[in-house]
Amino acid sequence: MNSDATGYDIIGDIHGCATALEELLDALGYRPAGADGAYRHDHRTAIFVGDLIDRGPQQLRVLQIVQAMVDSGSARMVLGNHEFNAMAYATEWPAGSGKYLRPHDDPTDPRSQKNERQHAAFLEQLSADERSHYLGWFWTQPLWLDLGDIRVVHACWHDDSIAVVQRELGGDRFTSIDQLARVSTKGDPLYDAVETLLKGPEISLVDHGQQSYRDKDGHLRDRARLSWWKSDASTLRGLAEMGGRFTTDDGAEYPDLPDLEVTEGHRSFVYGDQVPVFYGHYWRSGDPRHLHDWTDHTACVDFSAVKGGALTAYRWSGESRIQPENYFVAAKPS
Ligand SMILES: [Mn+2]
Repeated sequence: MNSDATGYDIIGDIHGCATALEELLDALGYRPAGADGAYRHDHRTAIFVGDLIDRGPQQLRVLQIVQAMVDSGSARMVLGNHEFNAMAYATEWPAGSGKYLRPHDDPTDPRSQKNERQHAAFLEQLSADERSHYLGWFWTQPLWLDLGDIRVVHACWHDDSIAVVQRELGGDRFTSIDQLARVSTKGDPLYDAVETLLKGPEISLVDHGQQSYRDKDGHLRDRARLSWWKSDASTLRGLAEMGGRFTTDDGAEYPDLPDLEVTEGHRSFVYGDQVPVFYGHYWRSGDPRHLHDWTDHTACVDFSAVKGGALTAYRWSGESRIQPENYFVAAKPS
C-alpha cells in the first residue's frame, strides 16, 4: 500500500461512533490542527459516504468533527438516507399543519413510532439549537460526488437516477422544501431517483414468478436488494441478494433462485463503467469479500461500525481498479 501518495480516504457509515472515527482518522494520519481544530492530513482528503447520525452514542461529536473537516476543506461528504430522513423529519408539511414529511408524533400514522425510534439518539443527544444547526448544514451537502477518477454515493451509483435529480433539482443538492416534499411522495420521479441513490435498488421476486420470503425479522417481503455492483450478472439468481436466514412463508428454507434473465429495467441498475465507485449503506460484516463487498470498479466501505464491526476506510491513491489491500481499519486499542 502506498499511503504516502496523494489521494482520498473514503470512510464508511459512522452512525454516531465518534471514538471509532477519531481512532480511524488518527491511524490514517489525520491530526487536529489550525484555529478550527479540524482533523487534517498533509496531502490527503477524507470523503464521508453519509449516515453520520442515528443509533450511536456520540452523535454531536461526530457532527462536530465531520463538519469542521468539510468546512476546512480536509474532507468532503455525501448525504446518507439518515441525513435525508433527519431533514424530512424536521420539515413540517404543509406548513402549519402539524404534520411532517417524515411522520412523527402522529398516533394516526403507523409509521410514526418507527420513525421516532430510528431517530431517537439524534433527538436525545442534540439540543434544539444543535439540531437546527446541523440540519441546516445537511442541506448544503450533495447527494453524490463525481471527482473524475472516482465516484462516491451513499447506496447506489445510477446514471439515470442522477440525471433525474439533476434535471429536477437543477444540481446535486436540495434547495427548497418543495423538492424535499416531492422526494417524500411515492409516484414522483424524484422519489424513485433519491431512493435508488440513498437506499439502493430492489428487485421484485414475485414479478419474476418467485414466492415471497420472510426476512430475519419475520417480515414477509416480495422484493430483494439488487446487487447493482455485480457488473457481470444479468439473472435473478445473480442479482437478487438473499440473506442466508431467509425462509418461505411457511418457514422452509428459501430455495435457490433460478438463472432467469431479469428485465431490461432491472439491468439498468448494474454498474458497467470503469470509474471506481465507493459507497456505504449495506451493513457488511467481517473482512471485505470479492463480488460481495468489492469488485474491480466498486467498493463498499460500510462494515457496521455501530453494530460491533470496524469503522472502515478505503485508501485510494489513483488506482483505476479496486485493490482489496487498500481497505483500512484502525488497529483495536489494547
Ligand atoms: Mn444508509
